[in-house]
Amino acid sequence: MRAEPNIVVLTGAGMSAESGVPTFRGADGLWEGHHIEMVASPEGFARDPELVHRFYNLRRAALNTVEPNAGHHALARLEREWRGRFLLVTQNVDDLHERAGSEKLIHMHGELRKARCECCGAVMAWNKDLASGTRCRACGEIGGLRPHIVWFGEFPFEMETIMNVLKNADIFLCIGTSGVVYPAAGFAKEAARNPACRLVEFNIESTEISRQFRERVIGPVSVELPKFVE
Ligand code: BJW
Repeated sequence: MRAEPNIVVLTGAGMSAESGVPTFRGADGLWEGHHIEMVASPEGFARDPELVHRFYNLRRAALNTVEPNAGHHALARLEREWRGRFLLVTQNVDDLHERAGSEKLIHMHGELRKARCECCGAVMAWNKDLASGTRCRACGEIGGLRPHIVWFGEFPFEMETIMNVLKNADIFLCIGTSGVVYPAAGFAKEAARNPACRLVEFNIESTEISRQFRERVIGPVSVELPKFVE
């Protein structure tokens, strides 16, 4: 291992669960009776844009009622104190990592507090509700705005950067994800191509990808991450 090892951290919905943000596949995994694929896909948006806007409007508004937990703060501290390369890749669309102080951060599945115009391509900060009749602040068109979110069948953001950094990872931490959604579910395999890479999974239970990890920490992130970072 390098004197100043490179670390890559992947987080999923379990990271924010203790802050009060619901996970996707807990309980019955449904939202108002709809499967996530029905509301988080281009087909779902084409079929019923108001339903999809409502799903994201509710989740965007809910961000005002939640705070980062001790796990988010532990990762921000790890970044501040780490001397090698550090990258945090999150599948989460909330803003709890940045509110805890994380800076070297990629939102591979997008961000709830941004909107994108399908007419002009502009991406803009967006904290209000979206609807089919909303006007784009950049081009003035009505009806082109959508949540800046990566839906099923769409290409996650900054994949080239992520894959390059993973190739050179000495440590890969995989935190609070069920490991069923690709390409993120394949990151451990990618990091493991370096046989010296330390692979650690943090979760409250076993996942689809647990067997790929050389170390596993079972327990809630708010307890286990501060201990790990100490
Ligand atoms: C705790 C905890 C605590 C709880 N402490 N832990 C067949 C095979 C392979 C792939 C495919 C396939 N058919 C289709 C695909 C592709 C598809 C896919 O993977 N589908 C699978 C469902 C099969 N993927 C895509 O379409 C992606 N794009 C793509 O593949 O493009 C082509 C491409 C190929 C190669 C390279 C690059 C590109 C896009 C995926 C977009 C995902 N979008 C969503 C919704 C949008 C965001 C939003 O609305 O919020 O993203 S789906 C949803 O799942 C969300 C999440 O980011 C994502 C992952 O979920 P996550 O984070 O794992 O949450 P949960 O709920 O599943 O798990 C929580 C975990 O936390 C659990 O394990 C708990 O135990 C744990 N936990 N409390 C510690 N306190």
